[in-house]
Amino acid sequence: MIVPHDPLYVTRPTLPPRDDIEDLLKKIWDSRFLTNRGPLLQRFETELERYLDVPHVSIVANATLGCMVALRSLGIDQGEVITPAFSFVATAHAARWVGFDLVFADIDPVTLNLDPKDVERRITPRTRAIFPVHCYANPCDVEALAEIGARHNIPVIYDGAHCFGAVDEGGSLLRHGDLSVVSFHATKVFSTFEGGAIISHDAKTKQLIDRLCNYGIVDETQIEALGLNAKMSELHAALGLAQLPYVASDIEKRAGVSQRYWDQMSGIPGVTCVCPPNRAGLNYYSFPILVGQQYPMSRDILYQKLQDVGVHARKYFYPLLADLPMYSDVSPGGLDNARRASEQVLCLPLYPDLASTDQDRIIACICDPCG
Ligand code: T4K
Repeated sequence: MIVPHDPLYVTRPTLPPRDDIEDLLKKIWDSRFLTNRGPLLQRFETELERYLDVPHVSIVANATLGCMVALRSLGIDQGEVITPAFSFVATAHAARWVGFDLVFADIDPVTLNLDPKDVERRITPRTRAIFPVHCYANPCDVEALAEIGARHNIPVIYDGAHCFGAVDEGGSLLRHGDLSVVSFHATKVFSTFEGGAIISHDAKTKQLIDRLCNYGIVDETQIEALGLNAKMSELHAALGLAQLPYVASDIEKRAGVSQRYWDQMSGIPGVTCVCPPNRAGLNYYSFPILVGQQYPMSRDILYQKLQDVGVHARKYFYPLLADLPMYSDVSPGGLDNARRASEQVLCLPLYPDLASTDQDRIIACICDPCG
């Protein structure tokens, strides 16, 4: 009898022991503060500021709302935002929901992040923000983007959805830009099931962001801005507090899984591993590969072969944002690197407790796809 394998998904959340959350739940039940910047949320913000070593954290219900609030905090809702054509759809949707016209720019073919030279080419008098993504927590060319932003007096707001725990020489990747947004979704390195945060650099901006997340309310009689509801509940904050002590060891386990992929797959003709695991400071959020022309089959056929053996790799990010029907009004020109990445990328299962026998099964299928 053939025993079918359990399906292997692109990710699988890790959870803190249930006991770790009991005390926190008791606090919620005792206080009956369930949301609206309750005591656990405030404690969670302080612990995140310390953990990430960033000046100000505003916790939000998810990173999509976080991106909307971050863009809205600029105080403008018209004009253009330059963003990569290669990202998860939330990046573009957030800017469009706030009311901006999108300008898609091309990416660097190696890092798959926004190409600063192409950004500069696309700046017009209507450009209001540069909105890059640290794709798979690979750092953008932050210096070039900061320099372009400063020279043209245009803010840089990072979609750092993937970046929890990722650092460069100077500290957290999330410290870059005028603002950065990170996701705590179930599929991320650090999760509150749904959640996220906006990182800001001064108390006044944090206050504005916190108010925008709460309908723009200042106090019982004053509403100063067109806010929305982007608040995180106490239950989600409790999950975050319980999860935080485990994230560093989760990242270490992810590093081991990444290294194993790298050791066994980096020499396969036609396969490019996008995030070599040997650079310090990675969070090993994802293991994307590019399936190039030297590989014996296309990315889509490999994707199907993996599906057939229960391996649910994902094409993050396909389709190209510029090809989506709601963006048919945005110029799709000059996006060759983004288009190629979108046609070649495949993210392999990566999570802290991915068993080595399961990983071997994935690697075997990629090393010998016709076998
Ligand atoms: N910016 C960027 C660059 C992003 O990548 C994202 C989100 C955002 C902004 C917005 O962040 P949030 O607003 O979500 O905070 C998933 C996630 O839903 C999304 O958060 C993430 N990026 C994106 C890359 O992936 P889907 O539609 O592909 O997820 P789904 O449900 O197909 O899940 C993928 C696999 O994960 C499943 O096959 C099984 C596993 N899984 C998933 C969930 C939800 C679990 O094992 N448990 C779970 O609870 O979007």
